Amino acid sequence: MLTPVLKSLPCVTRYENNPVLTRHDVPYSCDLVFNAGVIRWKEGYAVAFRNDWGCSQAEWERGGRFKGTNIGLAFSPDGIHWTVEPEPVFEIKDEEILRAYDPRLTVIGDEVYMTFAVDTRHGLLGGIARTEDLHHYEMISLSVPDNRNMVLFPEKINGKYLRLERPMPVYSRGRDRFDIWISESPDLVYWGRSALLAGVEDFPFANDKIGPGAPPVKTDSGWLVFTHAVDRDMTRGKNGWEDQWTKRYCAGVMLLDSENPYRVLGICREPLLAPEEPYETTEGFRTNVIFPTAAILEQDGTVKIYYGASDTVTALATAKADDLVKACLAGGPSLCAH
Ligand code: BMA
Repeated sequence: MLTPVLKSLPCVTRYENNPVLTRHDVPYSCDLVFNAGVIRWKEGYAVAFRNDWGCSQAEWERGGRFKGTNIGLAFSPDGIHWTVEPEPVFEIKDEEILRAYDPRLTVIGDEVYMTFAVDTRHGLLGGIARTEDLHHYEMISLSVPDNRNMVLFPEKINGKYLRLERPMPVYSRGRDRFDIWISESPDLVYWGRSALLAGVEDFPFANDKIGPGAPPVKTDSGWLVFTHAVDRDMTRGKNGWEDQWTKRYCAGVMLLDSENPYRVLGICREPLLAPEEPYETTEGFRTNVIFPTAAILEQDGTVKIYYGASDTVTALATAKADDLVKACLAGGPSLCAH
């Protein structure tokens, strides 16, 4: 058990048969299935998931490493039971680009967009691509380094596209003091009016970094934004497959103004989800990781929250949107508020 002991909010329920997607569901080479974007698609749901392949735990312990990363696709009638397509659907790899990963999906009007992280020989970038059928992708933009965890709002606001992102100011902030920023664009290519939205110091259960998790969810009270929030303890030793893993990733939640998402209405001061179940704490590649990447508001006011667990499997939790709004408003606005 890690100290300080962190607990999930009582209003959040994990799906009883978690995880909902594992390597056993995937019909091609696959070891870790996590950090997945989910949208409503036709009569059901679609998921685009990260697949790290080519190395089992036993191989890792003999010095092996993953051979590659690609993005797979699956469909589901209920958001729980998935049928995975026979081949991965997205991979970028060339002289300069090493891999693309951590996909998030957003529907804006009639278009579907995928945002993702890109590792290159000259830094980490955030990418945006458009797709009509979830199988074929047209690149729209790549950021400058270092940027990751980009998510798009599902509608234009005041005529502009909006995104949340997590630049990595190593030189000026020191260590991993990474925060959540917001930017807008007329066309998804040119981004500007960037502003700090919330700092790691706004999340009392984080001492390291925070970042956007799922594309924001619209409620009557504002935009619910699911985040990751990381605390690090250098005395933590071997956890998971690696010799040392000192971080713990929780999910957090905050609320932004409906009309002006540059305004933070409240940040929940406790973790929405903290690692508690074995598939989150002890069983995976990197233990104690909850990495939310998708959230879907259902007609009955329930939000389905999808998250990568231990960088190994994909899990699902649900909560009532109203309870999440209350938890955010009870926490008050960002300490960095403008
Ligand atoms: C982040 C990213 C995520 C990953 C997380 C926990 O920096 O690499 O893809 O889930 O770390 O390992």
